[in-house]
Amino acid sequence: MDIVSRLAGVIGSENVSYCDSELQSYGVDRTTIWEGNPKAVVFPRSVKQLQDIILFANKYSLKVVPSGGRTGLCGGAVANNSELVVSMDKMNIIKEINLDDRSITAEAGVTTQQIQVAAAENHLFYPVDFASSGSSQVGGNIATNAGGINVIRYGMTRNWILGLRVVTGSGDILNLNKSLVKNNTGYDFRHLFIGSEGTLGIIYEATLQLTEPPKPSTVCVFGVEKFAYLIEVLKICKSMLQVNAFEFFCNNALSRVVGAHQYQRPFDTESPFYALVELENTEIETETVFEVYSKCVDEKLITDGVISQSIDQARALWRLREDISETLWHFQPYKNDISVRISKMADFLNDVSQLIQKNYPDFEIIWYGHIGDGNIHLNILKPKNLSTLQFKSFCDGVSMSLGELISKYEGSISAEHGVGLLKKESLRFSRSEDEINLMKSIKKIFDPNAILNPGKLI
Ligand code: 2HG
Ligand code: ZN
Repeated sequence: MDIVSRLAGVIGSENVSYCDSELQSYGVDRTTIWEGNPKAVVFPRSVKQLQDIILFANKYSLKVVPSGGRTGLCGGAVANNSELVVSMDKMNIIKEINLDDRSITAEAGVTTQQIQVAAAENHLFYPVDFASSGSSQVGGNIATNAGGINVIRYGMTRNWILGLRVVTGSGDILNLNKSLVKNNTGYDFRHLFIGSEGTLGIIYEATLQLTEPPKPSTVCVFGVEKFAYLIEVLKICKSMLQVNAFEFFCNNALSRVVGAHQYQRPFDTESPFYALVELENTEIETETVFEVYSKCVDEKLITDGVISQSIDQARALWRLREDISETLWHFQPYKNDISVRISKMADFLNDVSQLIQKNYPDFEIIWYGHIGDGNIHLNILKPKNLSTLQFKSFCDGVSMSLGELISKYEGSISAEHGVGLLKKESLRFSRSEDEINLMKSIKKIFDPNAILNPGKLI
């Protein structure tokens, strides 16, 4: 009997798929570089089945790729080498909403949007949000410490995890932090698993902290001539109002999105860059939004702007930013997801710009991202005349120079998307050799036979 039929005997054939189309789709994430080629996809329905799969994989030396919504952008969920994909799709129940604790307990396969909706139905709020919230899953969000558009106000996924239940690479079941707010009893393993990219264990359940919904907000888009002005506008906004989001995009990004979806430009004046700002306001503070606008105009930081007058207009403005990644996907962009401290941002952007102009004079470059968090998404579009491999190897080369620069600024080669397969070579620009060796030692403790997510992160 072959090994996968044996596995079907352990967890039931209805929970195993060998169908070609599923093998291909479950073998990839949103990166366009790799093709999926797993041995099989399994769908555990209980923690017992998940544990049985892991024990089985250890016994028969099968490599395992944990799989959520596969919306990742760095190959963290890619299975292209006969691995077993363990999909959490069938562990998708919201188990409890606790109003006293303001928490929600959900299985790993519940989507971000389901969490947001369940919270809203109970007059609460789950603040981690991004364009792929409809398909990204709780387990994947935690394994990658997902960020998104509200980080400036609420922080990353890590800030919202009260408790985690995991099956480690050796098949142990751990209940981490027991959903306590205060628990000072030594090493907090919960935080090791957050952002570990499925290399230590598989998260099967989590308790997330919820909070009060924000007050109504106003969305503004401002046209800006220079990168450095974006940072000045950010300072003004922060000094006068509660900033929920501070995003930016370049004119190329705007033109691509507007062209692809027949959206309206925010205003007629074209600018090299745009800031999208979401400001929380009460009625009394609405006037302050106009004051922010006037101050930025007086200081010649912005050339034009629009302030939303309705929820629909605010949503339409958000789409100009949120739809960029999806719009660019068809051009197989090479992605950089980099960050530095806000205080170093202006100088860093200047240096990155020069490096980009020197190295990519003929490529279309799309700048956008969460500039309020010091995080830029730099997408380079593939020219039609280059093959995927030629393009990737050219960009990989430039990434090394970018890595040197990031290292000089003590920044990160991956602000929010993670390392996966894509950025493994660049990890050394953000983490020391000692740190990487420590990561390897930690992995050996939780996953002694190295069955989990081979080749990812370290
Ligand atoms: C975003 O901020 C996402 O829109 C995706 O993190 C970024 O596709 C990207 O490079
Ligand atoms: Zn982002």
